[in-house]
Amino acid sequence: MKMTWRWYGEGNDSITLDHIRQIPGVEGIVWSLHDKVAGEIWEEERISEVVKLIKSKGFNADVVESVNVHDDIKIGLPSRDDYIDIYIDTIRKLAKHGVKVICYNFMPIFDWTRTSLYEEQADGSNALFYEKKSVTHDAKAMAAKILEGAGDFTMPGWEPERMAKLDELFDLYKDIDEEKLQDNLKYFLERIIPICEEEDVKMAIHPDDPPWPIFGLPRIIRSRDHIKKFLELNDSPYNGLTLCTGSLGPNLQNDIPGIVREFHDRIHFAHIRNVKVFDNGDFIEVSHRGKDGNVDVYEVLKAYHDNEFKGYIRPDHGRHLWGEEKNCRPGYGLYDRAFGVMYMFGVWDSLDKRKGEC
Ligand code: CS2
Ligand code: MN
Repeated sequence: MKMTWRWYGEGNDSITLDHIRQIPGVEGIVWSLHDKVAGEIWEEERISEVVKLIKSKGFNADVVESVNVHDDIKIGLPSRDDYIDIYIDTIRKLAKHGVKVICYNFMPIFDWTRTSLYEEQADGSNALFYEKKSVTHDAKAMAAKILEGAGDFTMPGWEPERMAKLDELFDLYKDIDEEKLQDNLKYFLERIIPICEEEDVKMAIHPDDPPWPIFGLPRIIRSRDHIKKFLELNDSPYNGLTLCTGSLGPNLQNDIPGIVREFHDRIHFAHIRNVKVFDNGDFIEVSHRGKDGNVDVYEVLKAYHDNEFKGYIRPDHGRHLWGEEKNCRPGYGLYDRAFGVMYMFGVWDSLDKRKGEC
């Protein structure tokens, strides 16, 4: 596996590339042009500038997370073809600059959803929290809360421009059920995957977070069966997964090590995160240590290791420690994610040793 770290770019992240260089074993930076809203053109000069900067610090820039998909594509509006043309243009430009994997999601309207960004924990840290009962009707209030918590940082998938038009967006999605959303995803894949094959760029869809429908919007990448269906929409190995344990984890029915073992050859990017699920279905993000939550991180890593996983991996969210929430973007502080990297290497290196590989 190749360890990576998500970085939001100069001036848009409290963490610098020089900080990241001091975390053992991180080879690559997962990046994006975070000021771009879905459907906007990515200029080649901008791409080249970021890739150069990342490489100048000794990292690879192989993974982009995310190139967001415009809602018109998800809804299947006539304008979708124009937006897919722009998407293809971005794939080609990224390929030219050496990008190997593009992470994206196909969630209607919202990206990951939490009801509290800084839920206090008994040890004084705080973390992203989801209270099930509050995600039922007032989407606007939730969006406002998330944007407020993000302060001056951009929040991928929560662009203020889009959030300002929530009524309109909900209206456009009113006839979109799981099946239609899946058809629209298939249409999108049919157009982009041949280009990905030509350009050698792997697409890696991110699961829905949380793994159930919210505010009546359908969600189609949230269980083993959904993943299987998704992979069958297009058989190319270029149609693959970002397997995020934190997104699948809140549904305790999801056997994540089993999912890794079954689909490992289509997993291009692994997100590792642990969550603790409460009896009422609420959940909180916890440290990467298996014992702290419901995701058996050891078993997940072992499933990758047993299958000689060569893809990219990163710690996903972390808790906010030692007061860093005053400065960092929600879920993306330095300390807990750095612990996550070391926990993963601890497990991985001992698995290597057992196999006599190090
Ligand atoms: C990420 C997602 O922060 C996160 O949970 O894993 O926001 C992810 O970047 C997107 O869903 C991918 O498009
Ligand atoms: Mn993730």
